This record gives sequence, structure tokens and C-alpha cells, in this order.
Amino acid sequence: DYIKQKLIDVAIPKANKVRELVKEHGDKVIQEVTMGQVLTGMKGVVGLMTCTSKLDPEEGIRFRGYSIPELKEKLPKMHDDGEPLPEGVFYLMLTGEIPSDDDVKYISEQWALRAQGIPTHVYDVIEALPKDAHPMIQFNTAILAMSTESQFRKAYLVGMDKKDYWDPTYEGVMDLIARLPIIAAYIYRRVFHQGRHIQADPSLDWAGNLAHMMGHDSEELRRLMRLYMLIHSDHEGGNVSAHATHLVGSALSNPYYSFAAGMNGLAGPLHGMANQDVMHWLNKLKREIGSEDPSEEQIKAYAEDTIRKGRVIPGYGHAVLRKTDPRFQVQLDFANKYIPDAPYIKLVNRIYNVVPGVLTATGKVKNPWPNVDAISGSLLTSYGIAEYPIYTVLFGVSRALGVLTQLIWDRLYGLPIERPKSQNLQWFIDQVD
Ligand code: FCX
Repeated sequence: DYIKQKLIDVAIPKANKVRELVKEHGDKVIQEVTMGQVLTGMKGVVGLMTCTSKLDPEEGIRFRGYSIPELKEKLPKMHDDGEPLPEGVFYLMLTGEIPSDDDVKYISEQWALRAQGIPTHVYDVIEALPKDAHPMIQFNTAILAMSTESQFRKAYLVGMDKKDYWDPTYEGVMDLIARLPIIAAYIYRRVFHQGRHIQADPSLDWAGNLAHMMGHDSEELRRLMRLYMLIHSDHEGGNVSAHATHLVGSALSNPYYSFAAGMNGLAGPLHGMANQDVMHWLNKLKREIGSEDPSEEQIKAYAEDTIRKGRVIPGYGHAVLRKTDPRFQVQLDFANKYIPDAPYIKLVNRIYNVVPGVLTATGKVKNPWPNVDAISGSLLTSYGIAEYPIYTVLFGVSRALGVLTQLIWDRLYGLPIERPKSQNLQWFIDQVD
């Protein structure tokens, strides 16, 4: 595997640098932390090193320095006017370099090959769950069930030099990413299509295959799936799914355990589950108003009512971003290009026109603008994937690309177990008395 050789060449000087920083500059003060920060979710506290992507509050996400528009230009694509292949952003996050067409083809082939070995007990475990168990329960359970395949644990028991931990981590990550679309599509077909499963087509790319196995096989939907898998892949290290994966991985839990932890976090309504909740909110709005085509005035009144009842408007706001999420914008661009007249897209635009004003009027929401989840479900629904409980699973398949490449880097850097200090309430009171 030439990628492993490439990785080790790139990583050795960087890992040396990390060691040097700790040894030579370990005492350097890098930040002041306020009580408010600690008590409101550690926002802005630098407590992690993540190199796969960086989130700017105004500009949004950059993957190894590249913004989404730049990736659209630079990463290999299936069609000249098309969306970059997620294999490319994986390669970029892993190695730090823009891949060639051959690199992307190699990853695609590797994943198609590695996808084949899912043990039967994984399907048995899924089948043991009730069909109406939420797809994220089924997805996360399947990820844990797949950890019987972990090379990391086996190699660890045989006995392995610390500096080699990254190698079985890489193997596990490659297997896991290869298999996630099959698991996601299996759950989707089990829950929503009477268990009529569709075999993978090894000639297809990773995201195109997911669309194919879900049974939504138009070229346009494959394009959407490539875009979806690209933009949800990473969002710096402090978001719940990335941080949880990193934290659990720091105990040398294998990639399956680590990723399952991240996915349990993604299943929260303030994080990845918001993409499903947006559709729930939207459909409830239509039902309560009694119209398929609510006006801006009606949407505004409904949004104000949501706030009055002490609930959040899903798909809006962000812990770091302070502008419209570029991941929202790129999906809107896709919709405007292919399906400008879709009723759900019209609704998304109407909501975009009024909700920021409603949130600003509360005087407390730090970012009134839409995030990635405000449109992803409406796009999928417009293409026939209307069963919204599957949306967070799709987010999760994509998120694997970022959090698991970072996990490989955690091991390449030789990062230790994470163990921040906690204090009780009295300690905080004593700080001001
Ligand atoms: N609707 C109503 N109230 C909101 C809100 C929204 N969309 N966004 C923030 N607020 C409220 C908060 O609940 C908080 O209220 P409180 O002071 O009474 O507790 C206040 O505004 C300040 O919160 P703020 O600092 O702006 O936001 P946080 O960093 O605490 O939280 C999230 C960020 C994203 C959790 C928040 O904006 C939210 O709940 N949004 C809706 C859910 C959502 O879309 N999540 C997906 C985010 C992301 F894109 C992803 O992970 O997928």
C-alpha cells in the first residue's frame, strides 16, 4: 500500500516536531481561559490539535487549507462539471496533498475491495433490533459489532511498539470506511424498503455506490451523494463527533469503538440529528398551518412560536460559525443548478429569508444563520430519499472520513491519553469569593 509509505514519510518529521514542542516549549502559556468559557461548553478554548480541517467563524471550513469552492476546483471529479469525489478529500486530509486521479482511483478500489468482508454476525445483530429502532441505533450497533474485525486489538495483544500503533489503526480505518455505505444502505433498505437489499456495484465510486445500494440510482443523485459525502466529512476537532472519536481513541480503543463513540454524539439533536429534526420541524409547520406552501409571514409566526415554547429552530445557529455555512451555500447552489423549482427548495429559501431575523430578535443567539443541516434533508427529499430518520446515518458515513483520518494522525503523532482537569462547583465559587 503506497499510501502507507507516503504517510510515514510525511508523518515522521511532524511527529518529531510535536515531541520537540512538548519537550522544548511545554511550559509556554498559549491562552487565557475564562470561567465563562469553561461553564459554557469550552467554546474558544484551545484544547486539541487537529490537522485535517480548520473552521473559521466568518469563512467556514477549510480542509487542509482548502475551502469548499477550492476543493470543487482542485479535487478529481467523475465529470468535468461535477462534484469532487469524497475519496479525494479523504486522501487530502490523510496526506495533506491534493490527490491525482490515480490516487483517487486507488482509494476507490481499495474501499471496494475491503467492503467485501463484513461478517454475517453484523447483519444478525442489526436484524435482532426492532425495525423501528432508530437508524442511528442500528448504525452505531453495527459499527460496534464490526469491531470483532479490529486489527488494532490483535496487534496490541501480540505486542507492538508504540510507534507502530498507527499501522493497524490505518488498516481498521480503511476497512471501516469501506464498509459504512453497505451498512447504511442495508439499514435503509431494511427499515424503509421491506428488506429488499441491493448488492454493491464494485465498479462504482464509494458515494455513487451508496446511492446505488439505497436504490436511488440516478446520475444526479450520485452527484448529490458525492457532494454530501464531501461536505459533511470534517469540521475541525472540537465538534462533538470529532472530539468524542478522538477522546475515546486516546485510550487506544480501536477505530470501531472510537468511531461508535463519535456516532453516539452525532445522534444528538444539537449535532447531526438536526438534519432529521429540520424535516420534522418543516413538515409539522406545513401540517399545523394546513398548507403545502406556507408564506413567509406564516413561517415567521411559526418560528416565533417555536422560540416562545423554549425550543430551538433546527438547522440554524452554530457554536463557532458566525455567517451562513458554506456547506449550506454549496447545497443551495446544487439545488439551484439542478432542481430550482422543487417545492422543498422554495421553502428552504423562504425560511432563510425570515428565520435569521427571528433568531436575531431573541437577542441571545450568537449566530442566526443556517448551518449544513438547514437544507440537506430538503435536497434528499426532493430526490426521493424522503425517509428522514436515515439522514443522520448518511451524515455519519461522511463524518468517518475526517474523524478517522485524524485518529490515524493521533497515533502517528503519538498523542497520549486525554485527561483534562475537572473541578466541583465550590472550586468555581471560590475563584470569585
Ligand atoms: N434556535 C433557538 N435558539 C437557539 C438557536 C436556534 N437555532 N441557536 C442558539 N439558540 C439559543 C441557545 O439555545 C442558547 O439559549 P440559552 O442561552 O437560553 O441556553 C442561546 O441561543 C445562545 O446559544 P449560542 O451560543 O448561540 O449557541 P451554542 O453554541 O450554545 O449552540 C447550536 C450551538 C448549534 C447547538 C445551536 O445554535 C442550536 O441549538 N441550533 C439548532 C440545532 C442545530 O441546527 N444543530 C446542528 C449544528 C451543526 F451544524 C451540526 O452539528 O450539524
